[in-house]
Amino acid sequence: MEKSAKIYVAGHRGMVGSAIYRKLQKEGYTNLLTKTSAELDLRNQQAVTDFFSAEKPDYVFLAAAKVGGIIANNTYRADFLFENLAIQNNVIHNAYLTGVKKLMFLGSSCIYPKLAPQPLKEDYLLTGALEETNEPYAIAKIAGIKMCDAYRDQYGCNFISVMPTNLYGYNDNYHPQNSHVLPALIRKVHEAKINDEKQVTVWGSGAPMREFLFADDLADACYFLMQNYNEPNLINIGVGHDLTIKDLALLIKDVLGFEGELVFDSSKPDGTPRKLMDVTKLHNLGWKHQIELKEGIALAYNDFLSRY
Ligand code: GFB
Repeated sequence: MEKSAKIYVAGHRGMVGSAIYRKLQKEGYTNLLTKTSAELDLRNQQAVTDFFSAEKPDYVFLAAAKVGGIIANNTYRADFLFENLAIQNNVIHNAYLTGVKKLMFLGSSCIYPKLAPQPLKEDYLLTGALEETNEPYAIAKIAGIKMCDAYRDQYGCNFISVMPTNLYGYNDNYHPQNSHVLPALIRKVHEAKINDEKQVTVWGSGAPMREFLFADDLADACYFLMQNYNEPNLINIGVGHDLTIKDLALLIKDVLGFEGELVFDSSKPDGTPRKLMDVTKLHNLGWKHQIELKEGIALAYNDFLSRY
């Protein structure tokens, strides 16, 4: 990517898009194109067509999506399916129509079957049933992958798909119900600490295992892959190791300095028992994450404190 290339970062206000935007700025890109959702509703086909025809970006990072944690995915099933399909259909199709040189589509580790062998290799896609709580979101993301593949096959577009593991970082969503586990636990532990409470409630059994990648590391990987990866096949982005939700909660307690106990609420779903990415392909290309979990939690907590 030439430094003067016109690069559209879709979703630049979100955690992932803002990290990609910062990374591109840091690398000296000067022609970055962004629109807030108020300025451009990516679900609106005509609006997206008009935008692409007028702006004709050279490169696109498609980081705009409706996202959330396990309860949000399970509650807003129609919205997660419709909105994500609409956004990606509009952006991918118009990227093709206006001759975008390269597009990166961001998926999620939930595209893999619920009970797939671990770690998750890229070729496990579509080899089994999905996790029920996030099936609509996963179906939308799988459609996005297949769309990139189909536009490559039929029209020769250089559209690639990357699959990040569970993410956290600056600009995360700390909504008590709708957020992902890591920001949710930062908030709960923080509130328990300042209110001098003795307990924090953790959803589910605490036994599921998750892998966490700091969003700035993800942005670094996306930048790296935008320059070095041109294959039709998807590629995982993760750290290559995971921990139980209970251990995550203990680590957050430790970083935030909270001494109370953890209580597990079994009325809440566990979701997938484990989803550890196989990152062999990414490591073989020469990319590895920098920010380890404990350090990342401290960075995220500082961001939380500055914003709430
Ligand atoms: O991060 P999370 O919401 O989503 O939950 P998934 C991960 C695990 O943490 C589940 C438990 O076992 C939750 O029950 N958990 C414990 C909590 N306490 C909490 C809490 O206070 N809040 C939340 N949210 N969870 C999502 C998918 O799955 O992962 C999305 O639904 C997406 O589609 C995303 O793929 C990356 O990791 O289970």
